[in-house]
Amino acid sequence: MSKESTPTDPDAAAAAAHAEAPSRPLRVAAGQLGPVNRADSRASVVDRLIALIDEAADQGVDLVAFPELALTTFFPRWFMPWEEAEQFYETEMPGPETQRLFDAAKAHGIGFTLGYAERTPDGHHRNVQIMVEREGSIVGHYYKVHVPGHREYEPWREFQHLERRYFEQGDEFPTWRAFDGVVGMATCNDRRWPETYRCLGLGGAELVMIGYNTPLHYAPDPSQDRLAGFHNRIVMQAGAYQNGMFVIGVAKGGLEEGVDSLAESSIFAPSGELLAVAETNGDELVVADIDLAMCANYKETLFQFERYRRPEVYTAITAQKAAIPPPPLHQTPTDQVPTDQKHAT
Ligand code: CDT
Repeated sequence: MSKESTPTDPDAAAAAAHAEAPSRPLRVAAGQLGPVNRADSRASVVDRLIALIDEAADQGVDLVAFPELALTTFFPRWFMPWEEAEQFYETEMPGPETQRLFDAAKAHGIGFTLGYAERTPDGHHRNVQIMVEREGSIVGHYYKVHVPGHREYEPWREFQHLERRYFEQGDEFPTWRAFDGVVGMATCNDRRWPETYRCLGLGGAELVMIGYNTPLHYAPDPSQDRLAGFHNRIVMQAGAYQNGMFVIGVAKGGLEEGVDSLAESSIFAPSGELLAVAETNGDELVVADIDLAMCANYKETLFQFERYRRPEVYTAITAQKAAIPPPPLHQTPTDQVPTDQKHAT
């Protein structure tokens, strides 16, 4: 009997299992936003979100992903006293201004994810995303794990990136059963880290929504500026493929308060293929038809975690934070020249 036809062959069993799995189609969308200026009211932003929900309804969309910090301008670009910064945080969700968004989405039977700044009654400040099911219930909250930037005012920068001043960090990558599958979220800088996707993949995620605000200028190393779109695409593409999941990346892009930010909201398949990408830097609905059952093509074959992963070999990933290179090679005569006699590098 050939290997392929052995009934106990795991590859054959996996192939049979996902060939029989019923399809789980969803029409999903990235609800990209253009700039939100400092003076823009919450009401005006909610109007724009509802306009995208209405357009999604016209197109038969089931789920719309909205960006990180969607309700306000990206305020970490400014150093402010706390009394001034507090205006950018939501204290209730839904609150008086956002209830209309929940009502509109529920009326159309559309689910959504939404990023915003949250202040809790006990004084925590976090960069959060929520996921809302089609019938209006909040499925879960995700708190940004990788909070980038700096804490103190840095005068050498053209604009600040003070997320580490304004937000505490989250400490888990939860997944939930919703939208007929297993779903998760991540926020902006999280998308650059492979651990994000792997933790979500280990939670069984089949669909991950990622909101972002990505300035095109990266002050610590401007040579990366021209690569912003390339980096955005490769990280999400690789995360989708290596974990057999769909990924929706959604931007607040365009020129906001003098800072130009990446748009290019995109939807990726478990194959790593790009299914749809934004054409503008403004408010735009980017739509794709997906089938969550397709995740099994990758999760049960090439990336069958249970069969192929080697967690006992990956201990460095959780045991250490910084890289620990091997010790330096033996010193050469040149290395022994006093430092002040060496050529400058
Ligand atoms: N919002 C956010 O996380 N933006 C970062 C900018 C680079 S770090 C200063 C990002 O990873 O896109």
